[in-house]
Amino acid sequence: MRLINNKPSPFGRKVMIALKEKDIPFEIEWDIPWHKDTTVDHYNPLEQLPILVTEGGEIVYESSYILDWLEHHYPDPSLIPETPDERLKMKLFQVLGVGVMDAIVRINFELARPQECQSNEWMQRQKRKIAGGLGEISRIIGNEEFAVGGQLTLADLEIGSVLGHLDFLAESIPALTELFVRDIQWRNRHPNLGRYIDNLEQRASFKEAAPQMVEIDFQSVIH
Ligand SMILES: N[C@@H](CCC(=O)N[C@@H](CS)C(=O)NCC(=O)O)C(=O)O
Repeated sequence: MRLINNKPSPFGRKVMIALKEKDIPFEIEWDIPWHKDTTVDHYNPLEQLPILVTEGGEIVYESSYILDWLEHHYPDPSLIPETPDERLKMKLFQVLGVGVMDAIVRINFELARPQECQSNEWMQRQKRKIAGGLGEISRIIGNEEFAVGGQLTLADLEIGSVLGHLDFLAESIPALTELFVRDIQWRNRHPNLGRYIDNLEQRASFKEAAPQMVEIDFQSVIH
């Protein structure tokens, strides 16, 4: 299998974590989807990473769908909780994780625009979504070690990659430290989420899939 991925990507990270948890061998091909030499359009009509090229040559894209595909073809160990109620709860965590991640991505793109074109109202709106989504995740998760059913599930991969990405952005991009540490203060507001992610980050799969910084030339796509 070949995973085409972007080094800092939280979307790619959750797929890498699933591959490692399931002990599926794979090669990785790094790509930057905004650069001219990207290969994304060759594989994915939506021109986004991550993309999984399977042993059989099937091309699978969209991180949540890749996780479902892996679960279907490699069910052991399962990353799906046992009961229907738990599965529904897992979906809710996925909805919240994807929603928070969408808002983070919108902020990143807004910051990449020339300063005079940036909208403070838009940024505030996205920050409210991030703070609101994290508050809800914190409320539902409480002091549990795993989001659902006392075992690692796709919910943990989803939320874990979002929280890990917030830490990563704050550590690697000084401009975002202010935004994600001072303004949102999720670790101060939700110490339970801090404990939760610190614990997940100890897993070998999370460590081996740690995000890495790359130089991205957003100017080629944003004017
Ligand atoms: N919903 C997609 C989002 C993936 C995504 O935004 N990937 C970024 C790289 S981290 C990308 O390829 N962006 C290029 C674009 O959006 O055109 C997923 O979960 O796979």
